[in-house]
Amino acid sequence: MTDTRDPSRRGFLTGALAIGGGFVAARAGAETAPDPAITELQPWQQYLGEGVDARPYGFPSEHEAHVVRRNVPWLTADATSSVNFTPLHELDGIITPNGLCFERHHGGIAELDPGSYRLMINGLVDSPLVFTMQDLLRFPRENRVHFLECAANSGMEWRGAQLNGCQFTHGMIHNVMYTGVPLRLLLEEAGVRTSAAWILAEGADASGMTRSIPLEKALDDCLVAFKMNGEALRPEQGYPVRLVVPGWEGNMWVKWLRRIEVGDQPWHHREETSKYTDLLPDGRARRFTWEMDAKSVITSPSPQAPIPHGPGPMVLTGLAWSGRGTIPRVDVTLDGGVTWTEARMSGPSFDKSLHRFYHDFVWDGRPMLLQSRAHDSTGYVQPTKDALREIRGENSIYHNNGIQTWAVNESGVAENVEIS
Ligand SMILES: Nc1nc2c(c(=O)[nH]1)N[C@H]1C(S)=C(S)[C@@H](COP(=O)(O)O)O[C@H]1N2
Ligand SMILES: [Mo]
Repeated sequence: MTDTRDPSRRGFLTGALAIGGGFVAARAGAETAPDPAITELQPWQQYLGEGVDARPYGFPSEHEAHVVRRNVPWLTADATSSVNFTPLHELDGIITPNGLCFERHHGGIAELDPGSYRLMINGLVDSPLVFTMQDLLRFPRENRVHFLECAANSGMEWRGAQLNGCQFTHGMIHNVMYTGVPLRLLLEEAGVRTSAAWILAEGADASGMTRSIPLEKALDDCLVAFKMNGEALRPEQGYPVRLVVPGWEGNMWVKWLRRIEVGDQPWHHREETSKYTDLLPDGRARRFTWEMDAKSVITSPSPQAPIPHGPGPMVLTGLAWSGRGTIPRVDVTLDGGVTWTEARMSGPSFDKSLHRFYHDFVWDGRPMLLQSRAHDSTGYVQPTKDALREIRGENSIYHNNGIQTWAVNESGVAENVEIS
């Protein structure tokens, strides 16, 4: 990696990095010791590999065994009512692989048999109906990519920097292509009465989780989904059927969906009163804060993804999202907000979906304070944590969409800090 070229040429190549200058790679044929990775016959060249069907359902390389969901054991008393986190620092693009989608269960994973799966629609409808799995497959279906973020994502960070890694600070999110039937079609089949204004979605798991959802949202863009990223939902994600409530807090995306009751007012159940409300400084609690505000995080470098090389060309990357639309723009700063640069967006821009951004730059080897700031398609700009606390006080847990800071030192090691 030693660079012996004259400074003017180096400057030129650095400037040309974005179009693929050879600056970061070793020069072939350099007068150094032979590289056994090139000169020696490798094991995988000497023996035939496993044949087709050795892995009827494929899995990642053994060298990727560290890329897994992880939990924080002290957060909850036991694993059945708990959460683990998506390894955001290891992923790229915008889609979360099915086996890495974070899990949040209130009563463990329900193992439903699709043969005895039933979805009931009752309440203020002309004809109460029960759908089997086969029935659902006879309705027109749609494909859409959406993020699901738990409202408690980053909740531990409300009062200051806490957990050292974006997997733990921001990993209660996943982004999946769902295939499902618009809930509107099923409600129309049952015939919603004119007095109806709300639905209650109920899960079939041991927690029997329920949430009230305004009828307007149910008729707008909710999906009764049975596929994720092309294949059946995973048991952890609600197999065989879950509700998709685009842009709204993850708690409303009822898994193992068994019943939709139509009513004229909300039910005021546990998950919308004692949980998923935001205690304000004056002692009152905000309720029904469903939409997820625009947010972003730098996934690399980050505490679990330090810079593995010294100064020179490097790639900074991260994710941004909004429950109100798309993300046309993300800004990044390397100096804690003194100067901001517009990041480069890459990949599809779907409504209420993760967006991927990059900042390609030459690191001078000095310490950095990295931050990203999302702008969404409504014009809303992601706030600092101080700005959030000014309005919401110190008691909140849910809906923390404040700007995250990573401090990177001269060795490329990153740490969770708070500066604004
Ligand atoms: N039936 C049921 N649905 C549920 C839950 C649950 O425990 N039971 N947890 C909710 C919460 S709080 C969240 S954040 C999301 C998590 O979805 P995931 O496990 O696919 O990440 O599911 C929601 N739906
Ligand atoms: Mo959640």
